[in-house]
Amino acid sequence: MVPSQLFTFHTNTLSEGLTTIGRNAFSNTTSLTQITLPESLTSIDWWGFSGSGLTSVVIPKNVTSLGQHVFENCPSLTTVEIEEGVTSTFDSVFNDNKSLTTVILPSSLKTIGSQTFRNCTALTSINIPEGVESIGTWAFSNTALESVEIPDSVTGKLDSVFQDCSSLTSVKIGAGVEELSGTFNSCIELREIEIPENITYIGHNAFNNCQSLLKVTILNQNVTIRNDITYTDKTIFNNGLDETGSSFFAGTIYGYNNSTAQAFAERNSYKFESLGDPPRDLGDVNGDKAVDSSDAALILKEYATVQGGNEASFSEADIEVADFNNDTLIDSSDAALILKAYAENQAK
Ligand SMILES: [Ca+2]
Ligand SMILES: [Ca+2]
Repeated sequence: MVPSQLFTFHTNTLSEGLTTIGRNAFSNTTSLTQITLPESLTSIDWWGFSGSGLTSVVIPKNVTSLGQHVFENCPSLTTVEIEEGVTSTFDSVFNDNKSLTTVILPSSLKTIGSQTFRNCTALTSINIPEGVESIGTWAFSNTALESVEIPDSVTGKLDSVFQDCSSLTSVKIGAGVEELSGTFNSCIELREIEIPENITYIGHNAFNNCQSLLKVTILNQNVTIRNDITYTDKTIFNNGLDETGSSFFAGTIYGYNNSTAQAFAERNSYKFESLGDPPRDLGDVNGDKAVDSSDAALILKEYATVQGGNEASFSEADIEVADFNNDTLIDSSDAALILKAYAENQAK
């Protein structure tokens, strides 16, 4: 182990076999510009290299633990590579690196820790690998990111992750994320956003002070949009403060008919544009998001009605989801197939 508080330093090659670098071991060693970390290394304690003169760093593959602030505030650090095998970026590890422009993350990565790249004000792009499952609070806050793609593997909440990213203009939210709160707070260049169906909750400050935001598309018809902190909706989406000091939103919310997004827009007097009726799944005749025996029953009823010489009651949209086998007929085979699909789903 390299001891803590090693004040003098003469070599930039650490021996193979070394597993741990102690707390503050190389902190504030401004003469240290390069170091090769051995493959045997598994952990670096808090502030290990903070404030050092490193220009680049490779985190070797066996590292399973980095204390907070390990590479914080290294003014010359431009390049960070995390080797394949490492599963977490750990918390606060690279924050306040104002020269950092290149970050290479491995496909083994599962967790991006909170504040990992916070205040890396020169970082304009990042490739978040598919496979990452969680991104911590403020992970990319106050960076220069211009576009970001959240992979589908990321789940849970994106809490203040991109707060103060004043250059961010393009965002793709993956299919696994469930909640936005503070996520894009003060992303002043963000002009439009599509919030996918998997987002079930939009909370306080999600799009606060997004001064350029004019188009918000919300694809989940039942999303909860609620501010739990100040009891007002106004800080969820706004373009900043008007002359009276109140938050205002001049943009338009796009959502499905009778969606919670529509209700939210109406109760706040925001502009709303309808995307029409929400899409229905094949077999979901009654539109309750489940394909089950009630749908099969409706099909049999309709079939009996038509067979009995009475006028059909299904709309074109109903027919589209009721014709399960796509043979243009609405009959007992569709009902039977729906029951079969339901039984198979239940058995899973
Ligand atoms: Ca149904
Ligand atoms: Ca059919």
